[in-house]
Amino acid sequence: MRDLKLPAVRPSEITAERYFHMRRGLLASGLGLATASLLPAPGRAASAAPNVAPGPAALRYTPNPRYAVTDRSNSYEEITGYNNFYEFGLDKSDPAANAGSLRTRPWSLTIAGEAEVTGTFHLEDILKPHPLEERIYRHRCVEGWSMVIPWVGFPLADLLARFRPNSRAKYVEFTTLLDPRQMPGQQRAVLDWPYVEGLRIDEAMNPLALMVVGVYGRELPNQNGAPLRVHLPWKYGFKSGKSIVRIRFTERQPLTSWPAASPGEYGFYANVNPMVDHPRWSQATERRIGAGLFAPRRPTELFNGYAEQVAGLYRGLDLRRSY
Ligand SMILES: Nc1nc2c(c(=O)[nH]1)N[C@H]1C(S)=C(S)[C@@H](COP(=O)(O)O)O[C@H]1N2
Ligand SMILES: [Mo]
Repeated sequence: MRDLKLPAVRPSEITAERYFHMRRGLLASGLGLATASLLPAPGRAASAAPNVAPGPAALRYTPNPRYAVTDRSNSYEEITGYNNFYEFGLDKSDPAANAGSLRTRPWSLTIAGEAEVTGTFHLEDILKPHPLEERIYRHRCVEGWSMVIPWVGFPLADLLARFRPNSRAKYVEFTTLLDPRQMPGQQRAVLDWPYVEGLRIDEAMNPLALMVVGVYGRELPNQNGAPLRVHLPWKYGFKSGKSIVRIRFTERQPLTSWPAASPGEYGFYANVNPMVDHPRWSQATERRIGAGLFAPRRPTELFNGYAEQVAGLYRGLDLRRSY
């Protein structure tokens, strides 16, 4: 673990300019190291990788072959055009249409609860020490669809460890921004805003748990949860909190948004499990986005195919009761 000096944010320090330089800095360092094939200059990206529309800034990252499913990745358009992000509307196309109103710079992250280091920190200081990697993960929504996504991020465990959670820290809670002007969906009482997610601390510390800042080699588009979202590929998509502003270490299991809204339908664990159906539909199969209307549904795998890495976390737990 790195020993980091993490200066807290003073309100007067939060300026748009600072974040502008951060973006520029990332871009410049990326270009500095560019091996042309891995990191096309932004202007040329469209020709180098037809899937990637020009737009968000390119990131500097290393592919991690250990975590790279071999199924064909979904296209940039599918990944950024078919989203669940109720803060911007309920239809899958709403986030892409409406998330432009979210300002992701400046951004700060508050660390709270059962840890030695707490406070509010500049996103820049949060990200600086973490080398970025690309991991191609399966993504399975509780609604029965799935995608394959080349995320760019870093292990969540590396971030959490910097704040030195204490022995009472049994869970980690993630809270999304609350701002009905930037997030117009919050003007309707669809959920009890802000959106809250949570994990057991050993789940959060599992090497698969990824703090995501980009997709397809570029900064995350707003509709995918910019500037900071988690992804746990063995869990249903709703466990991946987006646009996170607070991480809190707790002794008790946090009350998270979906179990709070509908306790009979959504559990805290939300591990992908073909044997445990949602009360209103089966979870045995899934529809791969982009596969075409007539493509057969695929069988869903236990823990979304990541059982080898995560089954040990749940030994002794009745997955039918703790769903
Ligand atoms: N704040 C917030 N986070 C959220 C959601 C949401 O509505 N609000 N939806 C969740 C659900 S149900 C899914 S499937 C994933 C979708 O992530 P993606 O759009 O990047 O695929 O985000 C999750 N995180
Ligand atoms: Mo979902």
